[in-house]
Amino acid sequence: MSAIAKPSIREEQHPLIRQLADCIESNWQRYLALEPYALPAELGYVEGRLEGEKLIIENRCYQTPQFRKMHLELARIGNKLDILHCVMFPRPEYDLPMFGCDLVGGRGQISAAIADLSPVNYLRILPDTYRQLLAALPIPEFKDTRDLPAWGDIFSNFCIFIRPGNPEEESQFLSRVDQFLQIHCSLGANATPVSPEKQAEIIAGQHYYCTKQQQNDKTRRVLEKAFGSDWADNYMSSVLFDLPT
Ligand code: BLA
Repeated sequence: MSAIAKPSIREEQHPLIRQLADCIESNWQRYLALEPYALPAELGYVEGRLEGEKLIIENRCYQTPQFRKMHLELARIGNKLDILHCVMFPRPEYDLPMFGCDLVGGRGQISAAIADLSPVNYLRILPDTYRQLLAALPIPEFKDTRDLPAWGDIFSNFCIFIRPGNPEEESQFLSRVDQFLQIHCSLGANATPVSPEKQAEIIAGQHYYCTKQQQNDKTRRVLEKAFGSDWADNYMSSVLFDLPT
């Protein structure tokens, strides 16, 4: 039996979102021993309203020995806006970067596709093994690369942030994220714990990452409009980017 439940709102979403959701889950299942992760009560599946359109949020969340929380969220606003959000939070005992990915689209077009393995050490550089494996990947070429916002200093040199222009670019993005996940899940599954001093550094780095992600006004605005600002604050700080303890 698969650990991952079906069906899902992805069947109605943009094909790149559906393919990426499937890709994420198949890498998780292939490399990692998944256990359920309980999100705060009532936040697994949520419905609200934004400008008369129904907003549906579907969350799936797991944990493993090396990852405290692996969160895949799919959201849909009427047939206006489709969103995929995914973050893998390593346990601070392991020197692993944060995998993060966001796809935002509407009316048949993805406007933002972003994926990264983001470093969390003081120098904000990826561990050597990651840098070597990532540097050896084929270099994708996208016509429309987008500029990161001011809070985006958390991302690595390998971050991609694009507006895919055609199906070939969509599939290049998909295979790049697949490569990130293969590297990350296989290295993650074999990671061994670090010293307590190093753990303190990693906790601080994960804090910094979450604090910056919480500054994304574009995410906040969508959630605020549908559910109000208290709900949006709580959701961003307890579900999307909760701080490690
Ligand atoms: C951008 N995120 C956006 C945008 C929207 C959302 C509407 C603007 C799209 C555009 O400019 O074309 C909305 N994203 C959401 C909502 C959720 C979501 C509502 O995930 C959840 C319910 N965001 C992440 C993660 C990353 C991320 C994990 O959640 C990266 C690893 C990045 N999203 C990200 C960035 C932008 C963005 C960098 C562009 C922000 C900007 O240009 O100001």
